[in-house]
Amino acid sequence: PQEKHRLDYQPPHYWIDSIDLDVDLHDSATRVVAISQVRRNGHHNEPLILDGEDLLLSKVAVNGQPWSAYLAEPGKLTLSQLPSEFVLTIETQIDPAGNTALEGLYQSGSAFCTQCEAEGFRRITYYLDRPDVLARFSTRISADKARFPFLLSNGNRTGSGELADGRHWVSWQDPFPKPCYLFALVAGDFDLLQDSFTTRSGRRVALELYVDKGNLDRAGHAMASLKKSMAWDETRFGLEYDLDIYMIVAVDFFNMGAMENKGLNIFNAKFVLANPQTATDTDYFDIERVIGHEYFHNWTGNRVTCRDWFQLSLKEGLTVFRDQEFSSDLGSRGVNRIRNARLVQGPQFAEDAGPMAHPIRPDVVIEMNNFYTLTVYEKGSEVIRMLHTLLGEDAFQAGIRLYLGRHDGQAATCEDFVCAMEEASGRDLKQFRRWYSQAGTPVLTVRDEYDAHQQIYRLHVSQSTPATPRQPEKLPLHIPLSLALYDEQGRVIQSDGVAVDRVLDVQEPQQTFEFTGIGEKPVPALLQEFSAPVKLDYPFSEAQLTLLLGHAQNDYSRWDAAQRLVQNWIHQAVEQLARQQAPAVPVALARVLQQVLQDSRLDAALRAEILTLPSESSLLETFNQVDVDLLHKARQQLLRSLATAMQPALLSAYRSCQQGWEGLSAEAVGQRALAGVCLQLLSLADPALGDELVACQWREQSGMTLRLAALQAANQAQLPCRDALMAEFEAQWHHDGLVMDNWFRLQAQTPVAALTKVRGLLSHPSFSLSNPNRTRALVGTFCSANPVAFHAKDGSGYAFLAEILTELNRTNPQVASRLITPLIQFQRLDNDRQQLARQTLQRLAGLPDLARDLFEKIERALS
Ligand code: BAL
Ligand code: ZN
Repeated sequence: PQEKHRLDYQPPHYWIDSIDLDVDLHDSATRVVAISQVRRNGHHNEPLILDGEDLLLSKVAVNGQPWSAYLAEPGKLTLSQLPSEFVLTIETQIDPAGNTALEGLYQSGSAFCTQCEAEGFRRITYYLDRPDVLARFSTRISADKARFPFLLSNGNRTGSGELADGRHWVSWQDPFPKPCYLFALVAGDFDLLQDSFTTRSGRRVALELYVDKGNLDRAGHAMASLKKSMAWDETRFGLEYDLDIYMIVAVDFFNMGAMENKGLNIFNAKFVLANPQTATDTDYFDIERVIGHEYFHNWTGNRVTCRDWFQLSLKEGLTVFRDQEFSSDLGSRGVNRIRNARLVQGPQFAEDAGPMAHPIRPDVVIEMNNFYTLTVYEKGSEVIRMLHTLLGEDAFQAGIRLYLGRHDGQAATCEDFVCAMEEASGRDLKQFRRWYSQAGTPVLTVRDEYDAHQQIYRLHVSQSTPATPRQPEKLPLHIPLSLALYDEQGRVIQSDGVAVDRVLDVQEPQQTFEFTGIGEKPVPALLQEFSAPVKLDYPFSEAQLTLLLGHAQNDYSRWDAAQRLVQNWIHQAVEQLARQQAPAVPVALARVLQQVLQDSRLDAALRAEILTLPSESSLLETFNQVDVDLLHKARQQLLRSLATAMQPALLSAYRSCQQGWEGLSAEAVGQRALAGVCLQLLSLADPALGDELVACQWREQSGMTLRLAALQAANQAQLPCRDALMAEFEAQWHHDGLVMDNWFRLQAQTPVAALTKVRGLLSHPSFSLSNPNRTRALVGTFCSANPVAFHAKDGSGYAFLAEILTELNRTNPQVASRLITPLIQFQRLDNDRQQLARQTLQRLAGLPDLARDLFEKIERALS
C-alpha cells in the first residue's frame, strides 16, 4: 500500500460541475448510471483518472457516444483523448447485499443506505472521489415499492412516480454543490416522526426523523435535540439552516457514530433512539451531542468543506468544539469540561504516545479511515478552544464570520482558517500554527519561588514535547496557561486590588512569570479549565491539592486536584506492591473525598465526576512503564479502602440521592450519577449490604440508568445477585441489540474469567460480528476496558483479538482497525507483554490480503 503525503497536493486535472445519478436498487445487482458534466482544469493533455472500487463497468459514453479510449484497472478508470468539456456517462453494477465493509451503498437490515466519507463514493460509481471536487447532485432512485416505500437522497424532493412490477421512483435535487463524500441515499420502510423548525429569518424547515418500524416512541429526544441545535447555532454562531428539509435516518449497521450528509444525515441508531426504559442518561446526553455535531457540520464541513483529507480537523476539530460548546451552554460547563479532559488525557494522550502519533493535520496517510482519530477530533477541538481562549468570544466569532464568508461554497485548508482568525483578531498566530503540524503531548514543567521580603511570586515555566515517529525534533508552542493564585484560606489572592486569575502566554522553551504585591506564599491553580492539551508537571504537595480540591473556583481544577491525589497514591502503591509491601491506607484521601461527597454546595453531577476514580487505561498513561496486574491490584485496593472508610457517608449520600433521582431534569440526572458511584463503592465495601441495595434498586426502578447502575455494581463487586440479574436483563432485552450492548459491555468487563465469558458470547443469539455496535460492545470493551484480562501474561487476550481481527480483516477492515488500538499501544507495558504484543502483530502482518487499514497500523507499531 502506498503512502500519500500532504505536501503532494495538486488540484484536480478536471472539474465535475454536476452529476445526475440514476440508482436502480436490487439487492445484489444495483444498476448505477452516472451522467456528469466534466470540464478540463487548465491546458493539458492529462487523462481523466476516476476512482472506483468493486464496480462492474458496463458502459462508458462521452457526449452520448460510446467511448473506447479508456482503461479499467483495479481502483481506477482512466479515460483519454477527451474534449475540454463533455458529458460523461458511466454505467456500473454493484452488490449492496455483499457489501460487509459498510462503505458505499450497503444493506442495513432490510434497508439500503450509504456511507461515503471518506472514500466510499468510489464504491457506488467511478468518480473524482476527492473533497475538492464540488458538483451539483441530482438523484433518481427506483426500487420495489412494498419493501422500500421511502426513497431518500440529499436536497429537495423533485418528483416521484410508479413503475412496472410494483416498483416506484423518487427524484431529488441538491442545490448546493458538494463533494461526493456528502452524498447519501436511503431506501426502506420506516416509521417517520415529523416536525418543523422556523429559522430566525422565517424559513420553515420540515424535519423528518426515520426510525425502524416500532421505534417511534424512541425518536422524540433526537427530534427535540435537533430543534435545540438549530436554535443554538443561530443564537451563539449566527448560523441558519439553508434547505427546506432536514432528514435523519437511524440505521443498525454503521461503522461510525453518524454522518453529516447534506440534508440527509445517516445515524447509527445508538445516537438516535431513546426512551427512559431503554436508554441511560449518558445515551440521552450523547444523542443530543451527536445530533448537534452533525447539524453543526452543515456550516463547518458542508458549506465550507476540506480541500483534501489531511485537512480533516478543519471540519472535525471545529465541529467538536462547537458541539462541546452546545453541550456546555445547555448543561453544566464544568462537568462537560471534565469529561472532555478525561478523553484527551486518557485515550488521546495514549494515541500521542503510541506508534500512530500524528499532528491534528497529518502529513502522511495510507488509509484515511485510520485518521478519524481522537487526535484529529478531540485534540483538534482543544486547538480551536485554545484559539478561543487567546482571542476571546468576540474576536473568535469575528474570525468564524470571516472564514465562512470568505470560503462559503469552497474546499478550504486549516491554513485558511488560521488566516481568517489572524486577520479578524489582529493577533499574530505564527507560532500557534505549530499546533497543526507538531505531534505529541507537550509537557509543561512548572516550578515556583516566593520572595516574602519583596512580596514577589515567580513561576518558572518550561515546555518540551517528546519525539514522535518521524518527528524527532520539536519546537516550542504557544500555550495558553490559565492560572489563579490562592491563599491559605482558599481565596483568590489580590495583587494591587486585582484578583490574580489570568491566562499566561507560554511561548518560550523557558519562561519566568513574576507576580508582584503577593502578600503570602500562594497555592497556584495551574492549567485551569484544562486550558491546553498538555501534561502539567508541578510538584503539588498533598496540602496544596487538598486546598484546591476544597476551594478552587474552577470545577476542572477541583477535579484535577482529586485526580492528582489519586494518581499519587496509586503510583506509591504500585511501587510498594512491586516490593511486596502492603500499600498505605489512604486515610487523608478518604477524608477529602468524603468532604466532596458531603459538600452540598457542589452539584451532584460534579461530585460524581470527582468521586469517579480514573480508569485503569487512563492511569496506565501516567506511567512510563508498569505491570498492569499491579496497577489493577493497586486501584482495586484503593477502591475498597476508600469505600470502607467512607461507608456511612456513602450510605447516607445514596439515600439522599434517592429523594431527587426521578425524572429527566439535570438535577435528577446528577442525583442518579452520584447514586451510581455510591452504590458501586458500597457494594465493594460491604457485599451483603450491596446485594440488598442493588436488588432493591433493580426491583423498584424501571429506568435504564438506575437499572444498569445496579447491574454495574453487582458485576464489579461480583455480588451474589449478579448472575440472576444478568439473566433477567437478557431475558427482557435479548431482542434489542442496542440495549443488549450494555449487557455485552458488562460481560466484557467482568472481573472474573472475562475471556471465557466473552468467547462464549460470540455465539450468543443477540451477538453478531457483522454488526459494528455489537462487536465494539463485546470485543472492543474487553480489549480496551479490561486491561488485566486483555493483557493476560499468557497471551490469551492477544490471541483472541488476533482471531477476531483475522475475520474482520476480510469483512470489515475499518472496524478491525479500530479494535486493534490497544494492541499497538503497548508502550506503557512491561517488556514481556510488549514482546507478546509484537509477536501477535507479526503474525497478523502475515495475513493474506491484509487490508490497508490494518497494514498501516501494524507496520507503524512494529517499526
Ligand atoms: N464526518 C464523519 C462523522 C462526523 O464526524 O460527524
Ligand atoms: Zn464530525
